[in-house]
Amino acid sequence: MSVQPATQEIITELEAALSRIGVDANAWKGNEPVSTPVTGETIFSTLTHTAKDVDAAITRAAEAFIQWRDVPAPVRGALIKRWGELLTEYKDDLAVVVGAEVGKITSEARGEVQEMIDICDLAVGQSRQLFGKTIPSERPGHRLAETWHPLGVVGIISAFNFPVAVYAWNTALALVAGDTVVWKPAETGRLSAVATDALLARAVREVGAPAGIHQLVLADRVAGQALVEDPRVALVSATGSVRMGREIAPLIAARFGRALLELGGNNAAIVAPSADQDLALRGIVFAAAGTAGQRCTTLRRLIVHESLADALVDRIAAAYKTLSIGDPRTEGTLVGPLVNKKSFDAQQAALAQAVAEGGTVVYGGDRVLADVHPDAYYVQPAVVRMPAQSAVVQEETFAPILYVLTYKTLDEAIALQNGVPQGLSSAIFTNDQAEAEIFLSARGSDCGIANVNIGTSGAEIGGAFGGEKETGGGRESGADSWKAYMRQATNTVNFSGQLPLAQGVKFL
Ligand code: UN1
Repeated sequence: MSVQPATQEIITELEAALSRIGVDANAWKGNEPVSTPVTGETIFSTLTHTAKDVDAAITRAAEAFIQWRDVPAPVRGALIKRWGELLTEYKDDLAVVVGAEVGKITSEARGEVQEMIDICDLAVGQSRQLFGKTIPSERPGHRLAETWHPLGVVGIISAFNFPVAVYAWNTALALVAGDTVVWKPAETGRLSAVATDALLARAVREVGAPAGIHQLVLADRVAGQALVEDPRVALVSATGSVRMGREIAPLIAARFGRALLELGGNNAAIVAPSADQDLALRGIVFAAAGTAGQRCTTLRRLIVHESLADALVDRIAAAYKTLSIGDPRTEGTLVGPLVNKKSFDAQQAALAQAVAEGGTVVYGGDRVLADVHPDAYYVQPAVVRMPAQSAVVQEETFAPILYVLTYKTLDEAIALQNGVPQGLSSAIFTNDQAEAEIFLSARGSDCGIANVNIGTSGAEIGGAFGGEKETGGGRESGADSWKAYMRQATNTVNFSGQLPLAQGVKFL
């Protein structure tokens, strides 16, 4: 089969990167094509796991858990330390795989691997800090304390747009916590998963950890269902659409499993009159057009004070005109392709709906480079002025469309910001301290992430990541997210030689 020269180049780079990483590519070959969003052509074909394979993977992970839970947490940390070293060594190679498979620009693909390295650092430190509190007992000669234990098998369902970083957030903490993991990556993301898993396998071998602690299954939704329904999977950590969350959450709840959901965002930034307009502009453009609008933290709604709106929109449109769109591997490219035609169709449908609802496309939205890459979908980031109320602004469309709304008072701006079903990330650009504090207070942003004078995307791993409402309520990555991967036990130890009962109860 003949492919475009660009596709052939990608295949060559990909094969070289996979081989340096140590992936036995033949072992993963099969009939399921993997295409690159860069040209839309096939670059590899992987095997597919069946429901039976998924079941066997859960069995292996459950067996490995019996050994792994007894390994001291700091020793478990040594595994993650080694994984982080390998990720550092093969950062550029893994970034090539991610870039080829999901179409990220090189600096963002490397940034994604850096995010994995960062979470490994955090998890290694965490391995010595799985703290439990000691609590004053009301009874003399008693000690009351909490201890934290691993949960068991954690099922990780990851999305295409951060095919490896979000897996690493979960895995680094889960393994340090003493859990074992079964990973089902998105259909787009399978090769990145194979490469990531190979580096973890090498770390496991080198430190002598049980081989079964990490399992990778290249399964479709039907075969992957076992991860959601199998009672041996203590926690399901899933990243994806609200629709996916709605399907799996009741199934997990029905068996009283735990769910950690990171679903859609519909993130907004407020731009107040006192804001540094240059800084706001840069923050807005990165958050709205970066990653071609395909982050769950992408800025989708701009809520601008009415006195600034015309000037700011003009500046955004002017900045958008300068963004170079194209092959994400090319130095200087800032906007790569949409992941596939379905994304492009959704982008076109959203723009048409916006116009039907009274919106005006100020700039962008058109497909470009269709003559060069007829099977790839590159679009200009769009900026669209919208009337206050419209249905399309309530929805997350995974493409670079920035809806602009205006406000008169801060209360009105906050009401607009919170007035969507999702609650992931939010920001305010202001130099008025009281305004910033109000935005961060209980009557301000209702999101899991609320920023001042930076955009909505690009969070560091040290903070907890996740959001409220339809975003699903989960928290991953930093702060005390590690607790989601462990179970808490309360221990009362009586060293008094008496048996006083709590609450003053007398018995016998
Ligand atoms: C995602 O889009 O699912 O805050 C994760 C950010 C990145 C992670 C995004 N650190 O934009």
